[in-house]
Amino acid sequence: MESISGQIDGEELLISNELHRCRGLRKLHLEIARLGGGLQVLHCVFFPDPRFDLPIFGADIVAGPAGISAAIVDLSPVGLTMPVALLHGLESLPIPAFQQVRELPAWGSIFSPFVQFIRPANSQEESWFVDLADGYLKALISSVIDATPDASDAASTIQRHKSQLSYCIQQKRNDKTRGVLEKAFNPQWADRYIEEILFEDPPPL
Ligand code: BLA
Repeated sequence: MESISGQIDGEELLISNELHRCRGLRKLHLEIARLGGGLQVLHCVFFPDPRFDLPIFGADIVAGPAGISAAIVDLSPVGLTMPVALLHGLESLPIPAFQQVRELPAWGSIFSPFVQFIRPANSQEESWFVDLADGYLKALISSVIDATPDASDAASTIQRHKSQLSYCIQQKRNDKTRGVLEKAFNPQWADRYIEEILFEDPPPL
């Protein structure tokens, strides 16, 4: 799955994947998809090890020939609350005055109050978005460094595992991602890719 190619209406779809892990994060997934000269997607999700009190980092940028239509970044909580140090880090970040803030779809209830979902109006807003995503990542990195794990059978770990599972279930309701993959490959392939690579259930504790 490191490099995949398919066809959509005679155009080539290319997907590149990178998967990493580190102490505190069970899966860091970076993906780039490119469809002919048209659609380009950057997809990035960092799933925490449920023993750590860390949120899920998610970022997606979707661009068509007319430019970027969707840019979203969030640190989505999977604990009962956002870790306090992280909360302070996020609150200190100025939110740029994006002109076009987009409405979240119904499945977007998984995102935090810090979610930014926009259509950047110009290159200045594009660079504001990149800076904001960088700020969220820096806040996450210091939390990863400071975090200490709870036991695998701790109530907090079990709760975070369950909440990570519901994040994956909700993301799988995004018909737009599924639609692109179904057209480029086929419904069975799309289903397998979504279930096994993008949003597979977190492994049992
Ligand atoms: C929307 N995602 C989209 C769109 C496409 C994709 C084509 C519609 C663009 C638009 O509304 O302007 C396609 N996204 C993909 C594909 C992949 C992908 C093919 O990641 C990769 C395989 N999606 C995520 C993650 C988030 C996310 C991690 O995968 C958020 C952290 C969000 N994508 C997201 C949202 C929308 C979207 C909120 C808008 C959905 C809507 O308006 O209904």
